[in-house]
Amino acid sequence: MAKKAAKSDRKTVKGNGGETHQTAGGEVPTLTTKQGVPVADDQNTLTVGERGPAALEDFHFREKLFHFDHERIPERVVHARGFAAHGYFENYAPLDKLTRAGLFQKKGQRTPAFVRFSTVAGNKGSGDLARDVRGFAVKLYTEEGNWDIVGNNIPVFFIQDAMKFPDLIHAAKQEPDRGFPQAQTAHDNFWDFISLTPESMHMVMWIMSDRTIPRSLRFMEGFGVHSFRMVNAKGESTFVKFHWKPKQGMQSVVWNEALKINGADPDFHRRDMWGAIESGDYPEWELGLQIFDEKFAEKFDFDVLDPTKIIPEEEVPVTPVGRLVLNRNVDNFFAETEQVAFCTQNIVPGIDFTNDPLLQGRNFSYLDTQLKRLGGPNFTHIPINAPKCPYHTLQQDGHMAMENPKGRANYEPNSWGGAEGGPRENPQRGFHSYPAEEAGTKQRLRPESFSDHYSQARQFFISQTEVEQDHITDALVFELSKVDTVAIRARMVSHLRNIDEDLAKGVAKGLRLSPLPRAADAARPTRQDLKASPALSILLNQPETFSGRKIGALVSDGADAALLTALEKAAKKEGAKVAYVAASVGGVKLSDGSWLEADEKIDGGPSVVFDAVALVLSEKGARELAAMPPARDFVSDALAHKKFIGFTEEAVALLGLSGPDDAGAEGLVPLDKAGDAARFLTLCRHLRCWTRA
Ligand code: HDD
Repeated sequence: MAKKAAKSDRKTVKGNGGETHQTAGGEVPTLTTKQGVPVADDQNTLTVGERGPAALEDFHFREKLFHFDHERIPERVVHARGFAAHGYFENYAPLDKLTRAGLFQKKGQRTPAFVRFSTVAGNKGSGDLARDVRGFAVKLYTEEGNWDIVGNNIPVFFIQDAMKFPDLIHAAKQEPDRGFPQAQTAHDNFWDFISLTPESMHMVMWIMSDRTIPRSLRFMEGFGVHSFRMVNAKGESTFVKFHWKPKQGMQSVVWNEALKINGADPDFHRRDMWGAIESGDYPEWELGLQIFDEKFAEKFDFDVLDPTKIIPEEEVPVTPVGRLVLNRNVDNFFAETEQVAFCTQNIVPGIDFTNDPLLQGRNFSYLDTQLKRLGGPNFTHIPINAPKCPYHTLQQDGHMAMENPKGRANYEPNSWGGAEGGPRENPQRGFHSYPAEEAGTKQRLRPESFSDHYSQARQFFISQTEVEQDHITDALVFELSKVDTVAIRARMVSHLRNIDEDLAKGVAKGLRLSPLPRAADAARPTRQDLKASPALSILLNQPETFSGRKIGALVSDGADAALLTALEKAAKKEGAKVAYVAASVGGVKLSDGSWLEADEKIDGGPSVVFDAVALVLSEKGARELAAMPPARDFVSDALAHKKFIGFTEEAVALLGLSGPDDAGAEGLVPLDKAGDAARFLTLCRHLRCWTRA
């Protein structure tokens, strides 16, 4: 016998067009169908009799299911997994000598911005900590239209010509026959393609470095990658490269940590960004320009149109011109983050393209992909994509046209005047392409100036600290160990020999590959004279602050209340946060009898999700936790990942060290009294204790 569902006890108390009514929780809007018809019962389908068939006339049921059945749109073919936020760009000083772009004309001028970060290879539901390039796409809603800087957190790219993009992405994503592995490059197809594509070697150094496992989206740089042009009111052009420098400083995790974070919290990056913005700790980046002219381009060792090359900051410094602040989370993930459509072709007067062949190809691909993904040419009507300045276009009609254009003319020229005749072109305000002179034979070839594939790869490698170089070696060994075909492993090592002999030997040793394969044939020999560029290292450019970071404090019953208060105070002063981890999420009873609620139960809050840890335990608490595997992992991982660890004397049992002179004890800070908390926080500014044995 079917049970009768309880009828709603809601009663409509306020007219207001029948829109609101009173419930136990207060006044709420009345649920309606998409047509606006108030719904009386959202629990039960309309049936004939108590146990009879469903009636086809149940329009509410049919509309609900119809909508549900069509809720998904195709995910992005790359960069499917993303996270975005609103903010603004603020200009530091007029840049009128450089560009006529409206957003750069006045000091302090603010332009609304929307920024989407992403991983490249993984599907929408993949883990945040995949070893992968991060997308860094910025939409600036300027007063002269939308300008999209669709960049990455790495300043170079795998390939030089957009013709190879589908091949690159096919090779990187899941293999077509088996549908896995996803969100990782550690498989045969990727390294097969890469090892047959020497131009990717510079990018390989970047993706195998810690850049591809950022601690948070807030702690990474962004780059426009290509050379662009800025054009001033006189029509004069200058080349620029765009850089986003995080005010929070750069920081990455170690690979073993990344693997574990993906299990503990696959949403680690998005949770971090969401939380920082919600708590008012707004992430901020400085926009920097590398500004150079034709003369520099001609004498530079590499082609400025080649997207596999950087211009070292030591040669052309990065000039900060403004700041990007993210201060508002989205209202709705689908409407904004999913539907936002970035297009490299979206530029504004005062900005222009160069002949970088990758950029030229991208200008076709982005507009094209939105048609498929968002379903029609009117995706610009979706609020997140619509310009915030007035716009008047003769492009009307099509699927899902959301606007109601007025006037008689949707063509031009026409003989109707005023509003009837519609908008007209404006040679003064309008966009002009920079009139670069171009001539040549129609042909398919790679310019000779694009042919040095190893010199900058080497420069990147020698610019890293020893710790970072070891991470690159380890990453290559990890990835190539997942490649079944030995010949592919060997082919990669043969490229590494053109980059750095020790790196090649280290990787070969890690793979037990013997004998060392001979060096790959190179179109041009690797230059040994390029100087290290310290700007390329994360560890050489660390922030001297623990601000924006998080301490995981493992606590037990009887934990020292005064010490915890001091820890929290010191963290707050530093701009950091403390999260409490305990055997039960219900919390612990502190030494002064007060109750402390935990943020995480020990298995849900492993130390990998924190930047430093504190063990504030009573003797009994330490003994009990020592019997719990997740508590032991909490400590052993923090030690292995070189985190700073503050600990009360009672916690020594859990640390498993012989004493303070133990080689593994470096970076361990005894927390004997409340005053030690401040010293611990000061030490945490170094982020990791890389010298610990
Ligand atoms: Fe791309 C998305 C960045 C080369 C074709 N790309 C996409 C996104 C970012 C980048 C950040 C996600 C935008 C968002 O959040 O919605 N892509 C880059 C960078 C590149 C690059 C920095 C090299 C410098 N891309 C590139 C090439 C092509 C594409 C050479 C094709 C010829 N990219 C696409 C795309 C995507 C995309 C297929 C997928 C979803 C989308 O555009 O909107 O059109």
